[in-house]
Amino acid sequence: MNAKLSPAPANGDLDAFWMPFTANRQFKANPRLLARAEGMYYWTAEGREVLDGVAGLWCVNAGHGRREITEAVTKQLGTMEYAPAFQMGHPIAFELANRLAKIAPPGLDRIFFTNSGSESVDTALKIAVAYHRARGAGQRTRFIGREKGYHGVGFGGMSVGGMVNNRKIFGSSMLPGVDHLPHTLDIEHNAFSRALPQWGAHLANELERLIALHDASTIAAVIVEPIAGSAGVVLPPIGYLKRLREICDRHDILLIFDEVITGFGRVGKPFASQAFDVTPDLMTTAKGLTNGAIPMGAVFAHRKIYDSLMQGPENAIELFHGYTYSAHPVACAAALATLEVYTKEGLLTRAASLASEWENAVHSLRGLPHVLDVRNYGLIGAVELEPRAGKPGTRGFEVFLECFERGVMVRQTGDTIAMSPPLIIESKQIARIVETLGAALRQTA
Ligand code: PXG
Repeated sequence: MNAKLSPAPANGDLDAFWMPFTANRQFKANPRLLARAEGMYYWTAEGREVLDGVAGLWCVNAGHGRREITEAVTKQLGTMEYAPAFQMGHPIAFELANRLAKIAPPGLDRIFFTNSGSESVDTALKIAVAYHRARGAGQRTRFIGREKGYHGVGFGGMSVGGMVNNRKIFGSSMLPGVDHLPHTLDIEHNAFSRALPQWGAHLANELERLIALHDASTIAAVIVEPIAGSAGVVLPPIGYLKRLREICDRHDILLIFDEVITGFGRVGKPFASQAFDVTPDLMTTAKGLTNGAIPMGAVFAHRKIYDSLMQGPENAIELFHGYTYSAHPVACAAALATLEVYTKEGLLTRAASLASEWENAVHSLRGLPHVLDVRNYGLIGAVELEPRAGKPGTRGFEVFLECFERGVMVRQTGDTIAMSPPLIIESKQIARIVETLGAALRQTA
């Protein structure tokens, strides 16, 4: 590996920050510090330009340094920096909810605000249980997640998630009564599929088996990512999501789509449910909602769910749930400005027009050393590498480092390299990402 790392700042400077999802000791010995961002690029603390191939962490969909968002945030800070949303309201929160309802999948026009994807997931799980209880089915408390799923790091999201490293330490702290569908990654059948794989719709039938085991009357909801991101980009086989929808309908089980990464244009429609023509009952979002500028999440609930909970005396709080920063005015301002940028520039559908160019570009990596599979959809791409014997993840990490040293930021999960560039990307930048990754693959043993 030829990567030449930037010199470390004095050790003591880096000790206090306990970094999330990071190999702290390794990082602090050879840090990679980002100091500035504009458009498609970051600049490191040393002033080196790095092309952003992952939209930060799948969130900066309109590119960095958007003046419109900065101005809206600055203005809101100057007008009213904070206002509570418990038994009080502020106009911008209603305005944002109305805007979101307009682009939502059919019927999902009741919006609950959170501050992150993890909070969105835990909120959706709680709403699902509350909904069934309000309809006299209080015994429906089980959740069905999926292997390789990532639904954030709250206890609820971790329990329905299916990534072993996120779960194994916390085994006895999981929500009880959760079961998991099998994941849909099958390289033997589907290697190098372009867009959705042909093989595997039948994997949705496993839901019938879990229902036969637990009984439908105990199950509140099924939660899946339409496209799993964190586990290394796992696509739904053609027909799979429709079948999940049919089975849920048959058994009165709610279907939750976690669209934290697929939401806001990543797959060529505002939401993946629209791209795949399958409408869930609840949809969790975050990330692209504010272009990553201010933390915010939103749960989109079907109106039937909201209406079912609007019962009892009118002075009663219908759902005992919320966050101090739910509908934070500055986050609302950032989200409104973000939606404005997305709309004006056609970014919620731009990935569809770039999809075939992107697909050809990432599939050109087929045949390079160690490449076992290439997967793509919308502006998402992944290259899966053969792990080194006894050292899983080390090859992926070295390829990630090599790309970074060559001026392109990609994301590594184990031995999978994932890409999800800002939706403003141009052809020459697509080419640069793929050329750089290709060179890194050739360079890495
Ligand atoms: N659901 C999904 C589908 C996600 O992808 C979350 C929930 C949690 O969101 P918060 O905002 O609580 O982090 C996520 C987060 C990666 C990567 O490299 C993906 C995420 C976070 C960090 C890294 O794939 N997704």
